[in-house]
Amino acid sequence: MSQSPATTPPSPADAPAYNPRNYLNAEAGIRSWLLTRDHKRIGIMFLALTTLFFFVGGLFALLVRIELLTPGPTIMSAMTYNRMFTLHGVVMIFLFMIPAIPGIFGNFFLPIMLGARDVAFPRLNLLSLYLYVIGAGIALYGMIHGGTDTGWTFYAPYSTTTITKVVPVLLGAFVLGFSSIVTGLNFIVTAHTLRAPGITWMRMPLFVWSIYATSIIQILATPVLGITLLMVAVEHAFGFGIFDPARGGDPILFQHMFWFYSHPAVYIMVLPAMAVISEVICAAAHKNIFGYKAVAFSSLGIAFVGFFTWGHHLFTSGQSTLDAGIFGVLSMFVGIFTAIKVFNWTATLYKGSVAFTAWFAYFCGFLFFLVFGGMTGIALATVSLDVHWQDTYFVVAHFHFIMVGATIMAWLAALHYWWPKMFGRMYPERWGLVGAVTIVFGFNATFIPQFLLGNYGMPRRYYSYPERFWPLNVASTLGATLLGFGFLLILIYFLWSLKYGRVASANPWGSRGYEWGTLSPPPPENFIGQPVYPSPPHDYTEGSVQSGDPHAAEVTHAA
Ligand code: HEM
Ligand SMILES: [Cu+2]
Repeated sequence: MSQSPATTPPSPADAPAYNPRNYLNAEAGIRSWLLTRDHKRIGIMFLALTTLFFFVGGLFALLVRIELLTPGPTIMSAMTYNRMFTLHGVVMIFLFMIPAIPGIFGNFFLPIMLGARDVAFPRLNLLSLYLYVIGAGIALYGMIHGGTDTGWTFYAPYSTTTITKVVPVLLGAFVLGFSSIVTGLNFIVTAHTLRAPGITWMRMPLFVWSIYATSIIQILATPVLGITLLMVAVEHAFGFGIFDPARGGDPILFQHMFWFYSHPAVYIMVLPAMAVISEVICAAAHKNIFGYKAVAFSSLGIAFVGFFTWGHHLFTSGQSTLDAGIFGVLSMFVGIFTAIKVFNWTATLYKGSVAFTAWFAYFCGFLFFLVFGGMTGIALATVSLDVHWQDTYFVVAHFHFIMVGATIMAWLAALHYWWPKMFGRMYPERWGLVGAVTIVFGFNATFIPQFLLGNYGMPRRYYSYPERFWPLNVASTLGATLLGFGFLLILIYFLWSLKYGRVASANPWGSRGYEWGTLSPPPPENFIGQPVYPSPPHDYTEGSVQSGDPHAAEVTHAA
């Protein structure tokens, strides 16, 4: 028990309800949004834009799956199919997965969790949103005017000679990279300089630790991608011989440069998911995290080791046996750091009083998919196995388990958990559970067949296949359809709740995360008065309370 204040902390029931003067209505008009420097409004705009692109990418995915419904041609030509899966990958990775959690929840909650009024560079923050819009616009131009057929990996030399519109797509991704770098820079400086008194490094919410680790990767790896994409564009436009052997270039150089970014990039996608989960798990169990330091430092460990594993994408590209062995072993280290987190999250649940909310259901989905996807990653990093699975549907299933399975579950957990704080409204809990079950079921039905298909030898990126692969492809397409319905359902009830949802109290889940101390939705300046932090985040011992709203502050001062 901590030194308990004279009064008891506010219970969810007596916490103040809907905050009438909040960041959403403090200023009105489209101009006030377009020129805002409020990190919360920027987060909301990222929410709207990334969700839009999520559905665009999802539409491409459904078209790909419908084409694969029958062994021969179904609804499109081979060339259209190549464009479809490329656009699906490009949109999902560059316009959704990479910006989503940092852009939405990092922007919205990182400053609030640190007791800061905004990020360190609010104008740069707005710039990162505009860079995102410009990058998306350029890529979209390429997609509408013919699209491209290289796959999201833009492998040379094909990408330097294809007749499709690869250059605008490359330039779009190049600009998007700057958006990512600027966001990362802002978060790092914010964590270093704007922590409120009382929030030491070892009291920083775990969400911030993991976003911090992500930001390091964003800053160090993204420039390499930028250079690589620019080199492909220059080679395509002006015929320089950088990667194309016919012009004296080296295609393996491209693979090294591409994966030097793109393997760490998978951690740009999964570390923010881990950030969310570390918050959600404490609130679900009503317990503080088991092993705070281990969870915090394993994020940095993943960020660090992630820079030394890219060679596992080149096992079959003529790599020497020694190199392959070294990259294989280094890849396993990522598994160790991930396992540290998984064990600590699970231990946090032990003896917790768990309420089975929709966001807890997504946590369960996350844990299953991360462990399953991670184990198949370890298997792929074993050279002898990878030689069999490389470029098959097994790889497709592996990375979807991590990216869709783990990261999208965490994104959905975050949306449900923080929705009341962001909008001051509750979503309908029962529909939330229906949505979660649909998603988890649909996901398994889509991707488990793909593991089997890959293992039986079905290659990725082909639009037709032998008849013996038919049944499993039908199963996968049915699963994807179910998944599509699940996402539509979630979209509908969230939009519904904005107008008709029950008004949320400041802290409907009784969470002790720092961000729950302020009002719902938060005022433009985040807090009324200077917030005080007498205890670590998620301290569920009697009487510990963080302030930020007048009600809680009263309690703290009474101590
Ligand atoms: C934790 C998040 C992870 C994400 C987001 C992720 C994502 C991906 C992606 C996108 C690909 C396919 C790239 C492509 O060719 O298009 C891939 C392949 C691969 N992943 Fe992962 N992965 C993760 C974890 C792991 C882990 C933990 C390992 C090993 C310890 C691993 C090992 C591999 C290997 C060896 C391949 C290449 C397989 C091949 O092309 O033959 N991955 N991963
Ligand atoms: Cu990798």
